[in-house]
Amino acid sequence: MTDTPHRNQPTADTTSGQHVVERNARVGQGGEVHQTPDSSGPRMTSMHGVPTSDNQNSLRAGARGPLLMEDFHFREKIFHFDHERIPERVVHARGYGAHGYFENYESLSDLTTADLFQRAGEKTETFTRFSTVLGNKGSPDMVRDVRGFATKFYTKQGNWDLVGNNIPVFFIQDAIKFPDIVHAGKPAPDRDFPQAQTAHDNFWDFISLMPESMHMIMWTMSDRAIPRGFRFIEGFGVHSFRMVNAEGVSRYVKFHWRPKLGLQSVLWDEALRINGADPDFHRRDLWDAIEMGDYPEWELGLQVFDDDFADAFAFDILDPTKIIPEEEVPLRMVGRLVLNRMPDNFFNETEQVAFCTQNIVPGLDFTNDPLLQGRNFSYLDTQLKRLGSPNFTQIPINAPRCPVHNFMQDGHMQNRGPKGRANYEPNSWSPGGPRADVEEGFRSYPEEISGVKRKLRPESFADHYSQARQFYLSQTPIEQRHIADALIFELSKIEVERITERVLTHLPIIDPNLAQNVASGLGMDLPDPAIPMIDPIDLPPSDALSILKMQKQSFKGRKMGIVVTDGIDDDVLDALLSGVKAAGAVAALIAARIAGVTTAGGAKLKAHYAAEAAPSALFDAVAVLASVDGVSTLTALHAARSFAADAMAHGKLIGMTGPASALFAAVGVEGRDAGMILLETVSDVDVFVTACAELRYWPRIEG
Ligand code: HDE
Repeated sequence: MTDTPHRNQPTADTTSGQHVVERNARVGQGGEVHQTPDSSGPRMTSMHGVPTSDNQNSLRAGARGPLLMEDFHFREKIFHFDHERIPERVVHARGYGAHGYFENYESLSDLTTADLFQRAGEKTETFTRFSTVLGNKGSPDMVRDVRGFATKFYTKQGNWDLVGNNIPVFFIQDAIKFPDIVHAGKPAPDRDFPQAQTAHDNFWDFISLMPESMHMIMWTMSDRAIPRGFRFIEGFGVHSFRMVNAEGVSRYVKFHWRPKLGLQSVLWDEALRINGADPDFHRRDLWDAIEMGDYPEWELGLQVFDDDFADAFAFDILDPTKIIPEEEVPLRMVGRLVLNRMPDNFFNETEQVAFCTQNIVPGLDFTNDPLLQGRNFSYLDTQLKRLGSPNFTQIPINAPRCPVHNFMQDGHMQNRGPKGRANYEPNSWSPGGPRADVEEGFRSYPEEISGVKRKLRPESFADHYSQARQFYLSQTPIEQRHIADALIFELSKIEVERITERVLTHLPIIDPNLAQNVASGLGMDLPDPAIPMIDPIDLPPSDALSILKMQKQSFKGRKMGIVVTDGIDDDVLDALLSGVKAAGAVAALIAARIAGVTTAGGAKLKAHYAAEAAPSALFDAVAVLASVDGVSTLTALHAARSFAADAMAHGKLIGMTGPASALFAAVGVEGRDAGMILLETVSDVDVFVTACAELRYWPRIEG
């Protein structure tokens, strides 16, 4: 360990020549403390490299006199601080990123010339940023919202940005409406609330007037919008893209990221508690996993189809409010994304990373999806606003890992102007600088286009309800209830009743039971349904749309909260800790006080959390290890009683010692249901840890 400068160490006062010894009593009184002379870090300098003599006191005339303008060190330090903030992203402001790599399972040369997909086993460096959409940069993680899933691939042919979400469809069909949906979802302009949520009049007013959003609304009201962590979400490119092979044959492709840990979401009531107890829950989860070497992985799945399929498909493949069910076009798993390194500096990397949908590489191409086409303008424009210079591509996190040569020059923060005399093309200088490459350069797929120039929406985009119905009917009854509950919650926040009524007019077209349940939950009558432009068709349910049907039976990557008291059995605790570890999960100890407890065998255990700081909602499963003498410290503690009550209410798998039943009795729980497992022997522990793979004991809460 190096000797870091400490405020309490003796220091020399360089301005007065007096020797000032500071101990606790003086800290914070006069600020006359200085860096220790024996600091072993590098020498501090100004931004221009001039060594700094004193970073604690400004230059002044006399010990109690005014500061001097001449103090360039002071002025530079404050000036730089004043300029630390850049505009946050207008959407997706709150995000968290990690470095990693993408590895091919096989060559995709049959589909595309894109260099990164040519060789099995080849790895391409990546940076991925996850985000929420609506909230400001400091908003909590566990809000009901779409999650962004954006990956930059640093390929040998330049950067490819796959800028997706954890939901495969979008609210609107044309990019021109994006400012409206975002304005409607963000805080209202007069009062500047509510923050980071859609439960308010403006959002539902807009939605109720925008039937094309109904499919997306089913997704955002489902548990997809409150994921357990970034490690447990899918990612979708949303639009149909193109892959073009060496023969010039183009096929359509939709991109899917599938998490190796499986899908998992929290309950709404847990989300509310998590946001209070740990607003950084998703960040911390990703940070902890990567720092401990448990690298999250996703598989890249492609849905590949051709014009014949597109022509025969019931919906327009250019419509971003539609999916292509996996039952119709199965996923071809072509590689894996591994996130294995956190940024060294959040601002430099996660904040300054600039994703642009128009960043594609030869062998890939866009389609005429009107949302994608609009995005291709927006992302470049927004990066200039955020990062302040057209040279943002030179920031290391954005810089391609392959050579960059062109005649672009100058602009703020330029580091890379062309060398020599030639800065235009054509020129006759030799060397005349970079030249376009007809063979390997990016060429757009030569699609034939014709038509009348008009502002319009194609009729093939007019069915707004069929896939909303398909999504709803593909869910398990538990998930269907959660969609209804979410709608009841959100609509109950609306102040103007005609907006609520207008939302309700859409629901019967999706599903009459859903509509009735929501209306009953609000205590309202169902109004006459809206009249759709096109009557919905019944589509077969798709299992891939349900989280619970897609969930993996595994406790790997999860977290168990273990409440402990003095006097607990060492063997049971040890078995539980090693059982959790063997399952690939982590355990956290929670005690009445952070100092921890002493076991029956005399071992001193420090707690990771004091009970007040650790509601059971933070954990995937819980255990209460209380001794006969120790349990009263828990029953007397409100936080411990809430822990037990919430663990019951949220359907947690619960492991418990016999005496721990007093804690549950204190919250009205007598006896044990099948999700509560007695931990008396080491083999009981095995049964419990195995049961935790279920992730929740649903019969307790869903009947
Ligand atoms: Fe974005 N979106 N978006 N979006 N989007 C931005 O770019 C935009 C859309 C998505 O982690 C902005 O750098 C328009 C769909 C992600 O840095 C901005 C439209 C999907 C991120 C922008 C859409 C996304 C953004 C704001 C409608 C899923 C965060 C800051 C046509 C496929 C990337 C920025 C990151 C960010 C525009 C719709 C995903 C303003 C105009 C659909 C994951 O350019």
